[in-house]
Amino acid sequence: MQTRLLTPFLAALTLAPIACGDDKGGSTSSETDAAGSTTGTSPATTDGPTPTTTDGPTPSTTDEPPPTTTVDPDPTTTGDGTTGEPADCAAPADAADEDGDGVANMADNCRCDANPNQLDFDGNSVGNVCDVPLKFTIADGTPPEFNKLDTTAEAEKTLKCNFPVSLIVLNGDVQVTLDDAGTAKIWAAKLNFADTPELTCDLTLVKVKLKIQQFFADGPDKFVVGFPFTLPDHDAGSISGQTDSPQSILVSGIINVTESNNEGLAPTGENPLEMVPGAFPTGLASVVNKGEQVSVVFDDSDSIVFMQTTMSGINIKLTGLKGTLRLKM
Ligand SMILES: [Ca+2]
Ligand SMILES: [Ca+2]
Ligand SMILES: [Ca+2]
Repeated sequence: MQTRLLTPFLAALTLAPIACGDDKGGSTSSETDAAGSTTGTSPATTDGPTPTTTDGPTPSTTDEPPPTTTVDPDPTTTGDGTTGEPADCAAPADAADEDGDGVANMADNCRCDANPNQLDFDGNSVGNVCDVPLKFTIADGTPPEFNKLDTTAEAEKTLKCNFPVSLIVLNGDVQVTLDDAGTAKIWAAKLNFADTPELTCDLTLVKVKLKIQQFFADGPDKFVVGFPFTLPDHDAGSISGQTDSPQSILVSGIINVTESNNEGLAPTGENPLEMVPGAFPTGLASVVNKGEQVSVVFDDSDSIVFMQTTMSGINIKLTGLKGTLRLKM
């Protein structure tokens, strides 16, 4: 649902056809400059998806200067020009209710999608469901106290040994959307982790050296976490909640395993992971400062990120995931 709407939103960002100028007080203003006459029903500008001032410059001046209109009236520009309306939304700012959500077009901050609560997290006068998703990027060189997820690598054949492993998130694109009913969603297309240092473990008969390289977490589709938020928190600009069920991911990369004391037992070298199924555990997600920052805190010692048996017959697991993924715009 949210993902389905993403593309239209992006398209709308470029086209910027209509602004949901709304602003509640403007009850009269939009009506007046709409060339008055038949206020209700059947917008005179049938095909004109451009209710903007086609050529008639400021028809508003004809009668009288609109009383209280602060800045809003012109739908063409809402602040930064991001209307948020889907590109195919041509509903004029009239008294009709295009999306049937009980809010007239002229006051609806998202005219073509039902959003009866009119929630607007970032306060840009565009309803959440019409907002362009908030985009976050993890840049190279991000301080490691964030974007570092600690796990345990288990290598097991006849004996088991554990390696502490820190997965540093190098980069990845993450997006956040909020709906009109109290649910936020965070989704990512791919996360790229830094290589790990070489880990060494003695299993009595063999010495295992393990290094995780070129490690990616991907999703069967995009991996999405959703979490509920309360309306008071929403209006205060900071929301948080427990993410929903563990998120399926696909892990790819290379686990470089060397068994130094028994080369006959197994070949050494690279053991590629080819899209191994895995999962991220649930976490505590927060979007604060009206969307300027997002974080996801993982703390689940029982989680299994992925399991794989290498060519040499060693079972490798990444278990437990702790740490904070903090992202900024
Ligand atoms: Ca409406
Ligand atoms: Ca609406
Ligand atoms: Ca908004």
